[in-house]
Amino acid sequence: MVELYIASTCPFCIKVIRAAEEMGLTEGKDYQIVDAAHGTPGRKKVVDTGGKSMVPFLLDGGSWMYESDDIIDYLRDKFVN
Ligand SMILES: N[C@@H](CCC(=O)N[C@@H](CS)C(=O)NCC(=O)O)C(=O)O
Repeated sequence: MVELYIASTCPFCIKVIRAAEEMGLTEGKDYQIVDAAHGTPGRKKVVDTGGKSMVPFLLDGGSWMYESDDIIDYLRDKFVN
């Protein structure tokens, strides 16, 4: 499943989640939210995978990306288009 790594205070993360909701995607079915606040295992996964300590971060199998606009486009291409 698509994993979306976020921090609850991050406005870019909130933007992605709102876009996913507007696409009609369901958290827990279409994508999984992972807490990536500083100091969490989620943040370590983000850094270990992508090399940067930044959220939002999307991981889908071997694909990963950091940019919120890229993430929104990816979700739209995968689930809507
Ligand atoms: N260009 C990125 C910016 C993302 C960004 O600036 N995220 C902040 C949190 S809102 C971040 O990860 N800062 C570093 C950190 O929290 O360690 C996007 O649009 O997704």
